[in-house]
Amino acid sequence: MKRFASLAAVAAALVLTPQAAPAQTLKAVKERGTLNCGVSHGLLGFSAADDKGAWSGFDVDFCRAIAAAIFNDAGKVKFTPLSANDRFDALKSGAIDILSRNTTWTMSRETALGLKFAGVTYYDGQGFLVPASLKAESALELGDKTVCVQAGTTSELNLADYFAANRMRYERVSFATAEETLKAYEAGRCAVLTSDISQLHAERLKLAKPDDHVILPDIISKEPLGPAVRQGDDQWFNIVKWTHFAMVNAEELGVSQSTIDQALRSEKPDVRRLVGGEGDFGPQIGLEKDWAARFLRLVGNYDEVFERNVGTGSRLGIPRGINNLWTSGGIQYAPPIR
Ligand SMILES: N[C@@H](CCC(=O)N[C@@H](CS)C(=O)NCC(=O)O)C(=O)O
Repeated sequence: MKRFASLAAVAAALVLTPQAAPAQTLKAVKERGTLNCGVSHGLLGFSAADDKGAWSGFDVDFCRAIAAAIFNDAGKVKFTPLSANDRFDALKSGAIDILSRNTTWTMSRETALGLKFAGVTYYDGQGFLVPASLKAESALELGDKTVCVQAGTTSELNLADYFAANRMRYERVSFATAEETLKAYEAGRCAVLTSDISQLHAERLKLAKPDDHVILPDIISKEPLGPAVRQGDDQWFNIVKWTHFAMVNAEELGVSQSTIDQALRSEKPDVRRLVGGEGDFGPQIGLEKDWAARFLRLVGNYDEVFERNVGTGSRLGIPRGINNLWTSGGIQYAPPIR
């Protein structure tokens, strides 16, 4: 009986004691001295390298922010370009610490692949790019057309769903990279190019005559894009998740690259918690107290990163739309740091 009771106590302890997942990623990143960040091969505004190999973009800045939080240096990132097909294996194998590559959060990418999405940095949807000469006003006019799409993407699956649901026929031509997909479209191998709408904006600019092509108004899917990490390391997951939330909260509180010095002197409790003047929020995720102040100074808040890379003042010229803060009619909403 006694033996049974002690066994029961052990069993109860096993159930009640939270099993902390090993915090190996931050340790590895610190020892290596660089963050390994998986990006695209080249998608203007999101992740693209210039002639000198310098990377820029919305997804690039997100990795820079994590590096800034860890090292107080936004340059300590190694970018690895990945195709849509290769991106998840690169993350699973440990070749990268974070995937920041216009990637849609879906159930199977978490449950079947063992990954975790840390948040939605960009709410997108799938659309269609067509030559203006087609004079199409709606995607419902695309029946019997040939459609170019990138392999290994949600775009392929949504395309099939949309045409089936609307009882339309189409011919699909898939390619491994964005470059090949665009080339095929430009060469007339397909009448339509489909992908996430943000990406259509980027690809359109690469065409010889961008004004000869239009993005149709239809949005055929939900594409919540965000950074993904491996399952099994809660500390790392929290670092990535709260970096995004801190960038959004900073915008809401008016803390930006240009106001960070004032913010560090602020007496407002929520600003003090954000920049590290109050509480131990950084140490709770294995970082310093000023973890968020570091990237707000070196990279910027959500609005600054959005506007610099994809916003109306950038080459892409995308309005904030649903990516506005909840206080401005959008759905970007971050839980509080407290
Ligand atoms: N968000 C979708 C699509 C992602 C995707 O790979 N889109 C292409 C469309 S342009 C792309 O980014 N290609 C860039 C590349 O091949 O480097 C997904 O997660 O499956």
